[in-house]
Amino acid sequence: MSEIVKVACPHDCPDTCAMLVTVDDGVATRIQGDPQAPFTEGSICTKVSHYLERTYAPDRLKYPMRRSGRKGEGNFRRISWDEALDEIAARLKPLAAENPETILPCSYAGTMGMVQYSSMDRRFFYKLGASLLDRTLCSTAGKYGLKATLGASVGMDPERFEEAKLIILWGANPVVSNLHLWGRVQAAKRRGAKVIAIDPYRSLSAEKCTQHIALLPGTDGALALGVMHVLMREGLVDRDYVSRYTLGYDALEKRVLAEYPPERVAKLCGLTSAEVVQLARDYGTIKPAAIRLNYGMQRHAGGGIAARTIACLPALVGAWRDAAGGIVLSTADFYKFDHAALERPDLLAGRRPRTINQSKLGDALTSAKPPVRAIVIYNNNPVAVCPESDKVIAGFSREDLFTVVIDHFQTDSADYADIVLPATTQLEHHDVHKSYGHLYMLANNPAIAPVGEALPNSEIFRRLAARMGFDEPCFRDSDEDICRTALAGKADWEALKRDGWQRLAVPERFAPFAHGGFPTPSGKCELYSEWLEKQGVDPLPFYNPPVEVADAALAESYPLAFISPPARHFLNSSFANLPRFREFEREPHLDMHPQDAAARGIREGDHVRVYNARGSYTLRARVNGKPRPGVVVAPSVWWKKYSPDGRNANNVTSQRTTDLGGGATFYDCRVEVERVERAAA
Ligand SMILES: Nc1nc2c(c(=O)[nH]1)N[C@H]1C(S)=C(S)[C@@H](COP(=O)(O)OP(=O)(O)OC[C@H]3O[C@@H](n4cnc5c(=O)[nH]c(N)nc54)[C@H](O)[C@@H]3O)O[C@H]1N2
Ligand SMILES: Nc1nc2c(c(=O)[nH]1)N[C@H]1C(S)=C(S)[C@@H](COP(=O)(O)OP(=O)(O)OC[C@H]3O[C@@H](n4cnc5c(=O)[nH]c(N)nc54)[C@H](O)[C@@H]3O)O[C@H]1N2
Ligand SMILES: [Mo]
Repeated sequence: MSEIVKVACPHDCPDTCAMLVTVDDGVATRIQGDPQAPFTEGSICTKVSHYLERTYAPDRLKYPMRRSGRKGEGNFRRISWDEALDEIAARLKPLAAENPETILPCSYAGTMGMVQYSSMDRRFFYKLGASLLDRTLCSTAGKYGLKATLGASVGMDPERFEEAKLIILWGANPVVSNLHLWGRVQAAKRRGAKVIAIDPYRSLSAEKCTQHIALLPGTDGALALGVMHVLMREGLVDRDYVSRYTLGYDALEKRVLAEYPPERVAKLCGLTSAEVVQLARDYGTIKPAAIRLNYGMQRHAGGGIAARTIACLPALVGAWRDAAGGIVLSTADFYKFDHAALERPDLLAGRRPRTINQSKLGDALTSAKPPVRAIVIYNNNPVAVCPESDKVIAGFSREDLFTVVIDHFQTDSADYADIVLPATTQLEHHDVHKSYGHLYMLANNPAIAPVGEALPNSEIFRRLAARMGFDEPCFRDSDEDICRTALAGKADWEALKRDGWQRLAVPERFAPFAHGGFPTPSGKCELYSEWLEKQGVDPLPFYNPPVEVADAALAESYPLAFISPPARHFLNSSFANLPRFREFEREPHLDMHPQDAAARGIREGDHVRVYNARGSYTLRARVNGKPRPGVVVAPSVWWKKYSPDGRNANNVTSQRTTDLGGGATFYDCRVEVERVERAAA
């Protein structure tokens, strides 16, 4: 029997594709983009077009296991689910009785479905009173930056990029990380749009743009202020839009005209004044103008204020007037799903556990008081993806830390587990999705029976809750109950399951702020933010420099800025274990400018060591001039166990966090590079 099942791509990617899976006699045989779905339009990326290989991979975790060797070695023996769950409950109970803050959930976005990402698990840890986890690995700086200026994670409809006449890809590489936006950018370009990439690296997207502005990493806020200066000086500000729909223009103008002339900004950014002036003139005169801001630019110490500053630009030129104008970093807050009902923070019942910042996991596991004594990892591979790995690994190596890992594969993190549990993939469970890069809700129907003894995250926490004696009815909600709860009446779950996707209740040509109506306290675009002022932050945009990249003294020892952005054929560290994708990416490599390579006697193909005071790792040099001089770039995130010396980019990144939102600063990192072995001739 053959049937077609409607599923949603679960990965942490703005595109959140609607897909069709063909199932023959219980076996998934084909996966494709849903040709009816407007954003997906029938195409999916190379990674997910091989999702069946991931689901049926020979090394999929199929049974619960208990560690039999030393932590980190990766030796495990099969046990039953009952043994595994009984042991976990037996370990958690005394900790919970003594001080539940010694227990920590450790999850991120391995799947973004509301059920498997944040429902039964959150309820479980709230009821327990465990330490709270601040999930800051990716987007919190930008999220808070946007909140200050626009009021929430909202922006223009990505579907409208096709009609823009000017497109700015600002710290964004859509060829790699936002494929379905890229198609629209190309369509616009074919119709004569000018497309500008702002990126220290000639990425796969930057090389196909009309113009590439290769600024110094972490200086985007300064560039935006320089653009504002020129707009103001040359009369390119939309005075009507500004007076109706913004707050604080006069104060902003005063500051920007006094402090951010293009000459000064050009120096800060490592550009020419002509580049700054031309960017401003383009932005002030070409309409509609669409900015795709992406998270790459906010992984710096000043990333939050930089995102806030850039988010002021569309209001200044009135770009919001048009559905194809404005800016978009994330569309997530248009959904208004019922997160409180999903996660049930009320189960804390008045307790206020401490919060641990995930970007400082290494410090937390090695020095928090009271210590973390038990950690449950799911949807996350912290040994590979968290900064300053030496500390993270020191933490996970502690014999007195009880570690549970729930995953599809024996990840770098799973090697440190006491108990490993097999999770279902997206083909094996229900879920409901929002997107942060379009405006559709999606349903995920299970296509096949679970592989091996795998269980959904939700079911694992349901069973654990029962063992812990949690008897609130919410611990008995089924996955489909949770889907209905998430939707909060925005869509009918039965209809969504049948159709696969449904657009939010917004117009076809959605221009969210054409007439103001920003979700800020004032209802205006807040050039001046009282919300920031109350937190002791400058209420007006300003240049907040990166910490390491701008540190001249540090540059003496570590002259190169190090960026480790997403590799095309990995999804963070997902897919990086599968041979096909490792072959696509070939090997861990470092893109270098010929000038920086020559100064170190490094040639194409040499093995090099990247190092700083935090650590080091080795990989192969590619001397290709893609990064600007002084910058080196290592597409990531490789698994450590598949890397030449068992380490990866996060052995050198720092646990410092951003100005707003406590976000990770992966790209605010200085290193030196040395040759360790000459390439074979
Ligand atoms: N194929 C693939 N797709 C992915 C991912 C993946 O790993 N692989 N990851 C997903 C996730 S979780 C996320 S958050 C998004 C990530 O999406 P982004 O963070 O936007 O990642 P990229 O698209 O690589 O864009 C990052 C670009 O920012 C540049 N950059 C670095 N520092 C700066 C800076 O200071 N200023 C400016 N202007 N540019 C800078 C980098 O050189 C890089 O080209 O992608 C998602 N999609
Ligand atoms: N150096 C450097 N480090 C980075 C980044 C970078 O650009 N450079 N990017 C950062 C960013 S943007 C992000 S978002 C984070 C991402 O960090 P993570 O969210 O940890 O992403 P992944 O590395 O893909 O690991 C997700 C894990 O979840 C598992 N998983 C998937 N689905 C399920 C499920 O249903 N149940 C369970 N239990 N497990 C599941 C996958 O198999 C995988 O092992 O990494 C950050 N780290
Ligand atoms: Mo991310």
